[in-house]
Amino acid sequence: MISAASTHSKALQRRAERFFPGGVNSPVRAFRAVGGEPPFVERAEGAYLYDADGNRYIDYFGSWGPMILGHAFPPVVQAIEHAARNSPSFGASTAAEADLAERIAISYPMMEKMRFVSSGTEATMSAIRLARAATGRKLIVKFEGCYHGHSDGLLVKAGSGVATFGIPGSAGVPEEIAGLTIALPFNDLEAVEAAFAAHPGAIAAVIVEPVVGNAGCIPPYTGPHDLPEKFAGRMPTRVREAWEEMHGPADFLAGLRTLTRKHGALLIFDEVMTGFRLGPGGKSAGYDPDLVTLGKIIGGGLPVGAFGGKLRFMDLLAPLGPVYQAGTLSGNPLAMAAGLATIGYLQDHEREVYAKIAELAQTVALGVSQEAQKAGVVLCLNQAGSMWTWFFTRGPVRNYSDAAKSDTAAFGRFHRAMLERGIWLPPSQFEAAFLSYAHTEADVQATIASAREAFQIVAAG
Ligand code: KE4
Repeated sequence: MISAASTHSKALQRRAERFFPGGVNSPVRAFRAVGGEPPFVERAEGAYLYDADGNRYIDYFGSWGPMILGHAFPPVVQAIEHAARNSPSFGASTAAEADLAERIAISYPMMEKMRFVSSGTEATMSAIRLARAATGRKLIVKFEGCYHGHSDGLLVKAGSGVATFGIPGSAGVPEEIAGLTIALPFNDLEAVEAAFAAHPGAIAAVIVEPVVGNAGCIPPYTGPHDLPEKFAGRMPTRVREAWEEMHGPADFLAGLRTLTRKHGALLIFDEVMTGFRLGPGGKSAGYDPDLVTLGKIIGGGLPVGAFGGKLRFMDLLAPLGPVYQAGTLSGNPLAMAAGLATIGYLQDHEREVYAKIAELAQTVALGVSQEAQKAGVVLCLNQAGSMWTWFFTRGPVRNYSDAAKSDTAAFGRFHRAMLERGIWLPPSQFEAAFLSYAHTEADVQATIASAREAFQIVAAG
């Protein structure tokens, strides 16, 4: 057993609190949602994190998504070392930027042009600006529980971080800006239709996490009998309700595509988390979004983001067009090298990697759920490939208000009990868990065994 935040981590936490609010450089790392103090990581390798006291943990958040191949994956480390020897940054164009763009374009053909930035926040903020310029409209539709980074206009009932603290929106965001964003329930096409009806000709874009990860994992409806596209926007509500009762909910993402096309708004898929996580093309294939944002995995653990899409939109960007957007470290050589090594490996070993991580994720997600059932702990599992969430509620969890019914205190007890057993889950009920190509069957079975003990503690209250 590992004592919660062993001595050296405690001392490091005390010191960090002198420099950073909460001792952290990103809120969720402070463990406020699960209690206790965070271990300080000294190094990581493969599926394992090692803290300042030498304790080893099986890692199920992987730097919040990027470490899909595991920590210190040798080809990625070698690529970074090589690039670093040529100097970490030039602020000038390099071949490496197009090398990575080529690989991304193979998996995202709708990204006819793209631009690299240094975070997912920059990517979504820039995509929104582009959509407003392309349409001459101001309003943006997002979905409750979805988090698209911390730019003012998107911190409106955001999910990750904000949801964890239960603060709708954020202090410091002027209501004039928040008022330009409409936050709707995920998986609710009627709400989207109503928003377009209420704001005719005013909505510039709909931005969505095609599989929500920031309210915990919430997949979209992909109705077994997808609503025929030609009817999606025209079916009267009572007819649609009858149709859905018969056939199940319509495909949510296909419905967004139909409605945005019908109303002249752009569809933005925020694949910062799902891009190259759910497969090389993420969730974009087949839905043809107008703009896509990426991050995390495409940087192999280094700071990166990207946004891209149809030529007619992207060529509005400076220096070609009137939309200004820039970044000192955009296309940074080290991030390009790490991203290229990561994406290159994923694409060259696609079947092997994605089959393995999806299968292992299924084993651990289901195995832990079964342990909860045996212990009489209420749990609802949502999973999409190698990302999943165990919601401490009966479920189903189809949107943020369903997720918010979760017993976050029980989740906190579970998280602490697992951490003490060397299993490091994302420290929030409203985050997705991930595993990597480095995780093994033995890691997964050890996790399930630890959960068996942890649920006894959860059940004891
Ligand atoms: P960054 O600015 O943190 O690179 O990306 C923002 C972002 C945008 N879009 C999606 C779908 C995202 O998941 C994120 C960031 N995700 C969180 C994890 N839920 C980052 C972790 C953190 O905030 O520390």
